[in-house]
Amino acid sequence: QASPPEEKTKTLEKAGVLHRTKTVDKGRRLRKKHWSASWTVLEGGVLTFFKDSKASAAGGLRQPPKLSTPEYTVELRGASLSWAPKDKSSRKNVLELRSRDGSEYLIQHDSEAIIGTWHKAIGEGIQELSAD
Ligand code: I3S
Repeated sequence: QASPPEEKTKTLEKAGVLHRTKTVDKGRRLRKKHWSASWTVLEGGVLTFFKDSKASAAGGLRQPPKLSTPEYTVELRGASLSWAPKDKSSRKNVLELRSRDGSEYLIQHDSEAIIGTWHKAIGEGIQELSAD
């Protein structure tokens, strides 16, 4: 039996450890960047960053941590994603995600291949939601 259409968007699309920092909170630029490695889940049009965890950074995909409280959840509907301009960070492979409510996040991974898969997955998530 086919599952109802709304079930489709609840499927886990991607999960892994990324470096991230929030730079703007609902239009208000934050004074300092606090980069941290965190377990990140893309599911049902929502990107969730879990609390910083040494275990999540070390374990990677093989060993998902006991899921702690989400620290940030970003609704992809109405969001936009681009490569961060160089003045936003000295790190390589940095994506900038802007949410509809005017918050901004930098997302980074040293591996170009890994950040590329996130770029694609988040970008597609945004596309799908804007098509509704
Ligand atoms: O935009 P900034 O101030 O160059 O960002 C850097 C700071 O957040 C820095 O923290 P401290 O001021 O406590 O050292 C971070 O360690 C750096 O990673 C930030 O710069 P990058 O270029 O890595 O995003």
